[in-house]
Formats: sequence, C-alpha cells, structure tokens
Amino acid sequence: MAEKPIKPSVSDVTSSGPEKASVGIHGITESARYSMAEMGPKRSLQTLLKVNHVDGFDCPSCAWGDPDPDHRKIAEFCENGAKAVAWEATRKRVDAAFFAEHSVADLRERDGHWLESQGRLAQPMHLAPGATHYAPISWEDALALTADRLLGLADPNRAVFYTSGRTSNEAAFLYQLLARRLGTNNLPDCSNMCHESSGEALSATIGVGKGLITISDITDYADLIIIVGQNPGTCHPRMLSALEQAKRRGARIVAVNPLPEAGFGRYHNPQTARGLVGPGTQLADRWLPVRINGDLALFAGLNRTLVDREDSQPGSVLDHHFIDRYCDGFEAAATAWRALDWSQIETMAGLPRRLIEDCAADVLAADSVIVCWAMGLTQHRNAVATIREIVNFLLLRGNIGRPGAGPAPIRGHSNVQGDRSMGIWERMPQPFLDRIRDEFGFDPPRAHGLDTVGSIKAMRDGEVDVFMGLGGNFAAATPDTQVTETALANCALTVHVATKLNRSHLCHGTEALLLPCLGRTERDRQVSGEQFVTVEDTMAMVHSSHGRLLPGSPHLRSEVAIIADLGHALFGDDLGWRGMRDDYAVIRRHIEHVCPGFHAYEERVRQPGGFMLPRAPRDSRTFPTSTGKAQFTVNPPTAPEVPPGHLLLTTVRSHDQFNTTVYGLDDRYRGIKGGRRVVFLNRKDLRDLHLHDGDLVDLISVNPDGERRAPGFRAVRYPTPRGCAAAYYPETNVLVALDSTADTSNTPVTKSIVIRIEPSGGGASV
Ligand SMILES: Nc1nc2c(c(=O)[nH]1)N[C@H]1C(S)=C(S)[C@@H](COP(=O)(O)OP(=O)(O)OC[C@H]3O[C@@H](n4cnc5c(=O)[nH]c(N)nc54)[C@H](O)[C@@H]3O)O[C@H]1N2
Ligand SMILES: Nc1nc2c(c(=O)[nH]1)N[C@H]1C(S)=C(S)[C@@H](COP(=O)(O)OP(=O)(O)OC[C@H]3O[C@@H](n4cnc5c(=O)[nH]c(N)nc54)[C@H](O)[C@@H]3O)O[C@H]1N2
Ligand SMILES: [Mo]
Repeated sequence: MAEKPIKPSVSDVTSSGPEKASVGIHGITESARYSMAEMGPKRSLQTLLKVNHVDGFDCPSCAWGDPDPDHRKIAEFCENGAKAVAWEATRKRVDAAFFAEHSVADLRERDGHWLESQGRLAQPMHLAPGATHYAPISWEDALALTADRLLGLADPNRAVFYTSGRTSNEAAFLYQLLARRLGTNNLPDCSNMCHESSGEALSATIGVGKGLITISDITDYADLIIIVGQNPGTCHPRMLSALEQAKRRGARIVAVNPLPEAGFGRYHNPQTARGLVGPGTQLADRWLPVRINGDLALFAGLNRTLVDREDSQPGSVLDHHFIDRYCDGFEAAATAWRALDWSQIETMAGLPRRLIEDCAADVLAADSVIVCWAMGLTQHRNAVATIREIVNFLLLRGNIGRPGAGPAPIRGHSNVQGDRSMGIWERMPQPFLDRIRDEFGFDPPRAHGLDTVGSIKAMRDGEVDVFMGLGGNFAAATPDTQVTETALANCALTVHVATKLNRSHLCHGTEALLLPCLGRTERDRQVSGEQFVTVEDTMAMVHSSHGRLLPGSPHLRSEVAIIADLGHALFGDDLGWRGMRDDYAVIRRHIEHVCPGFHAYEERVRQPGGFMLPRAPRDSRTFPTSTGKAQFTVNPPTAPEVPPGHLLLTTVRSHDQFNTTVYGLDDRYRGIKGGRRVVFLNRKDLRDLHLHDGDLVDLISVNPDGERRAPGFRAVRYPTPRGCAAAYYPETNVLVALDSTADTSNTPVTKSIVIRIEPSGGGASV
C-alpha cells in the first residue's frame, strides 16, 4: 500500500533559505491565484467577502478568533484562509464517472495532493467486498447498510467514531450522542494528536482545559507575549495583525522556536497601505533558538532565575498575594528550582544561561505576560510537563485572571475546541454523561473509550469492526502509517463523511462507504428553512456560520442530516432525530441543557459576534481543581536520548498545506520551491555526516521495536540548532512508532523523533 513520493522528483526542489518578512503583496497575489484557479472571479468575490463576517461563514482554516464585529475589515481572512475556502469551493467534481475510470488500486498510487486536487466528492459511493472500484449507492441504502453493520456488532465497543475539527457544534453534538446511544465512548478525535497535552496540563493545574485569553488581551493589554513552538505566519496568519497592534502599543514579543520563522520578522500588513509599501513592523524583539524539545529546560531555567532574584531581593519578583491566596505547592516547586543544575539546563535547552537570564529580564519588566503555544510543545514525550511548567511560570507573577495575562494554547482546526465542548472526547466527565441521561432518557456508557492511538491498536489487533470518520484523514494524520493503514484494512466496514477524496478513503475495510457532505461555504436548507451552524474559536467565542454558496452537487447532505438520518436508521425516532435534522435550533436547545456555559444559546448566538464561554480562572480567579486552588507542580527537565551520530527530527507544516491537505508544493517563507520531500539540516551536522546541500537521503527512525524508513529526501542546509532536523508532515509520519506517545496525554511524539540519515540508494549509515 506504499504511497508514491510526491511529484515532481526531489531533484526539482530548490531552496533559497528562510525569509525575513511575511505577507505583504505576496500574500495578496497568492490568495488571488488560488481563488481564481479553483473558483473563478465571480465565485471568488462571492465567497471571500463573506469569510468571518457576521452574516457569512466561519473560515474553515484555523481556530484564530475574530475581532469585534465593529472592527472587522472588508477582507477578514488571510492568504491561507483564502486557500482553504478556494479548496472547498472549487468547481471540480469527483463523481461516479471518476470512480468508474479509476480503480482503488490506481488511486492508491496517487499522492495526497493529486487526490484532493480532483475536486469535491459529489455523490455517495460504495465499495463492495472484493470490488475493485467504488460504485454509486443511494443515501438510503448507504445509511441502512451502516446501521445494519452497527446493530450487528457483538459489542458496541467494536465501533470507532473519529472526528476531525471542522465539524460544527451541532454535528459534533449529534455524533457523540449517536455513539453513546449505541453504547460506546470510542470517540477519538484530531485533538488527541493536537492540543490534548494542553488540555491535560491545564485541567490538572488550573482546572480548565482551555486557554484564558481574548484577542484584546493581545492587542490592548499584554506587555510581553511569548510565542513558543508556534508558527503563526503560516498557521494563524491573522494573529500577526493582532501582534502588530500589540507592538505599536509598545508590547514586547519573544519567539521560542528552533527555526527562524518568517512570521516573527518584518510584518507587512496586507490590510494597510503602510504595511504594503512601508518597511513593515518587526514583530519579535527576541528569538530564542531553542533545541528541539528544550522548552521544559528553558522554562525551568526561567523559573529558577525568577526564584533566585526573589531570594536575593525578597518581595521584588513574585506575586505573593496571588500565590498565597490562590495556589498550592509553591514551596515544593521552589525547592526543586533552587536545586537545578545550570549546565544541564543549558545543554537540554541548547541555550546559554545568559540568554535565559536576558529573557527573564523581559519578564520582570512586564506587568502582564501571555504565553502562546501550539504543536511545537504538545507533540513531545514530556509535553504535559512542559505545559505545566509554563503554568508555573505564569503563576509565579500572578499572570492569570487579569487583563493581558494568561496561558494561550492556540488551537488548530476551526472548531476543534467546540467539538470538545460538545462532548467529542473518549473521556467525558461523569456529570456530562449524567446530563445526557437526564436530557435524553438513556444511560450512556461510563467506561472510557478509545483515543486515536488506542483505536489504531484496537483495529490492528482485530478488535474493531466498524470505523467511521466525520471528516479528517485518519490514515495520513496518524503515526506509523503502515501500521495504521493495515489497521484500517482490518475493519469489516469503513465509513467516511468527507468533502474531498483522501488517502483514508483508499485504506478501506472489507466494505467501504464514502458519504459526501456540505462544507462551511455552502447553503444548508432543511424542511424548516435555511440553517446556520455554530462554532467556538480558540478564545472561547461561540458564533454562527452561514454558508452562502449553492451546494456543490444536489446529492450533498449536511453533516447534521447524515448523522441524524443514521440515528433514525439505527434507533427509530427515539431521541427525536428527525426533529433535530429538520431544525438545528432543536439541537441547540439540547446543547443548552447538556453543555456548561450555553444557557440562552439560541438567543446569544444570534447576536452579532456571538458570545464568550465562561472560564472561571479568567473570570474570577476561581480554580476548579481538586483543592479549589491553582497547582504549582514539580517538572524535572528531561530530553530525549540521542545516540551519537543521530539527530532529533521535528515535523512541521509548509505554507502550502492545511494538515494533510496539500495545496501546493512550495513553502515560500522557508525558501522551498517545487517539492516537499526535504529535510532541513544544520550546516555543521551536514559536514559531520559527510553530506552536502542537495544530497538525496533516507531518514531512519530508531525505536525500541525497530527502525522505520522514509526514503528519498533532499538535504537542505538551514539554520536549525545543532543536532536538530525538520521535515514536513505527513510524509514523515511513517517514522513515528505507534508506541511513541506523550506521557498522560497519549499524543503521538511527532516533534522529537530520533533519526539517523543515510544517503539514498542503500549506502552505509553516515
Ligand atoms: N495554513 C495552515 N494553517 C493551519 C494548519 C495548517 O496545516 N496549515 N494546521 C492547523 C492545525 S490543526 C494546527 S494544530 C495548527 C498548528 O500550528 P503550529 O503548531 O504553528 O504548526 P507546526 O507547523 O506544527 O509548527 C510548529 C512550530 O513549532 C516549531 N517547533 C518544532 N519543534 C519545536 C520544539 O521542540 N520547541 C519549540 N519551541 N518549537 C518547535 C516549528 O519550528 C514550528 O514553527 O495550525 C492550524 N492552522
Ligand atoms: N507528523 C505529524 N503528524 C501530525 C501533526 C504534526 O504536526 N506532525 N499534527 C496533528 C494535528 S495537530 C492534527 S489536528 C491532525 C489532523 O488530522 P485530521 O483532522 O484527521 O486531518 P486533516 O488533514 O485536517 O483532514 C483533511 C480532510 O478533511 C476532510 N474535510 C475537510 N473539510 C471538511 C468538512 O467540512 N467536513 C467533513 N466531513 N470533512 C471535511 C477532507 O476530506 C480532507 O481530506 O494531524 C496530526 N498529525
Ligand atoms: Mo491540530
């Protein structure tokens, strides 16, 4: 089932080194180019001017929040948002004729970029047992078939219901209801691979698994914004304009990142003439080129410095009032910091003590500090400990529960946070399940279900018969690609609700279904009239999203309608599935009763801009932990063991992709053109490995259960820290062992993979 390397071949790839500035006129021309190619001029205008407006739809790209309705621009989207919209609103179609022409075996030979480029899925398709081609099926037969297989299971836990983060609140709520009504909590989601470590660390220390800031905390209040393991220039481009506003007000920005990402350099705001023709605004004042996974050591070093200063000048550094009144465990943590060994911190962080102390001086000069982070922190073995250490850092100076301060995990998918609020989690707390029982009159299962890695293992071991995916690309996004693909093939039935064809649809069970759904951009009409859906952004703002385009095909159905009809096919109308399908306000009324913070949902979400969910630590310095106080924790610095001659590899997104969706083969900000199979290496590491820029190499990961190989990467000389390499996801997922997961969050370790490098073509290890 091996996937062909992405074309063109690596010899066509060129590299010109990292850019020092971002957006500007390039951002605009690129948006226009993608939009025109996929949608044409009329459709482009029709869609782009509705993105993130109160009467329009929520951008299907990242989870960054929107400014107040009064402060929105005519064009409230970024280059990558425009690509995401164009990709969904394309005029190309994948229909029955396409599947008649291409066998599954043929499609399996194509890369992910080609598959998605073919256009929108246009009608339900069925792959019969033993068949070579997907063939058309009616909606009624497809849903009856799925219901039949689910009802025939020996145990409901032999089904797995995966969710990606683009699903609306309404669809997510219905989906978890369906799984629990069937009798399973097997609700893995993309968050298991994403911010699970953040949720885990924040829940344990401050009692709430979400970030605590809003956009105005950045634009109007913070004195210092530390951005760790996040690449906003590519992944949250609208964050750059918030950062620019903060800078113009005098805030400082520190970037902690092994790579010199262009988004931290000079920002040319495409919304202003000054941004387009002027010199731009330098965003980061300080860049700490941390070693991959050196962040725990760095924050331990910062905390050590703060405590040392306090010891020498009592009362000058720490917020004793806050610590005494709101926190537990300070003394134990302080004792551990005082005992830290600086040389160990310097080695693990890959930073000299002087630089860490300089950064501590920035902290001391700031009354209010925000720490933002994303995947550069969450996808390591010690990710949860690292994020707990960041909470320690914020607690020391009372940087929680006041304006311009607090932890800010920046979420990925546009509604990944909302999906969790709706109950998409294999471990929802008992009070939530009690409310489901009270609202719907059945007792949901109480035992925890399978997460993403747990689901792969269960499928591998023959313990799952039905896999259903509500969006996403399970086969490509998850670790250990070959193991996962075989695991999916072990299922009796695989069912995907999707907008576009992807790899997962070709790693099918004995029988498979492809169910095409409406996207965010499209009008959703049900018997009670036109519907809107709701989403929650990374700032916990809940708002509505109204599709504007006519559906891409008459056969498309909304995610809500698909799930509600499946519920009806399974259980009759026991929970009122039909009523929920016909009028989404009925679903919102149930959500109001089951999900905390959603009172008067319908009324408040119809206000322009929506409403903000409560977060007790932010709102009132109330910490719903087991003791009612915020918890200091002791997190001894750790680092992966890297044998001599080996490197640490981190996997990153290019500027031309959204997760496994590859829009194009360039990564403009890192100077890469024409290909994705590249590995960024430090000049001195290249020399030590007797390699040159441009050489063709294989990456080999070294794991307790054996090696894994990703062949044919072009070595690119790049200013990474010594011993640190970077390459793109998902091409490198084949290297990640299924057992390699973060402590307690079970997130795959995709940002610190121990590898060695060999010249391609079977040379000896170098
Ligand atoms: N255009 C676009 N937007 C997206 C996405 C996309 O693919 N494309 N994906 C969406 C999703 S689901 C998510 S979760 C977010 C992801 O947003 P990010 O987390 O910003 O994306 P990554 O490319 O994974 O980048 C991680 C950053 O961490 C750095 N890094 C890697 N290892 C380490 C480390 O050990 N320590 C530190 N300090 N830094 C490290 C990398 O150099 C990179 O700058 O973006 C969302 N938005
Ligand atoms: N090595 C490595 N692996 C990683 C990561 C990493 O940084 N490195 N990051 C991880 C992270 S943060 C995440 S979030 C996961 C992402 O994992 P997923 O969320 O599973 O993957 P995506 O690539 O976002 O899914 C893309 C597919 O979603 C479908 N789709 C798009 N829009 C819609 C819609 O509106 N409705 C429906 N039903 N389907 C839709 C399309 O068919 C498209 O092909 O990957 C993880 N994997
Ligand atoms: Mo993500």
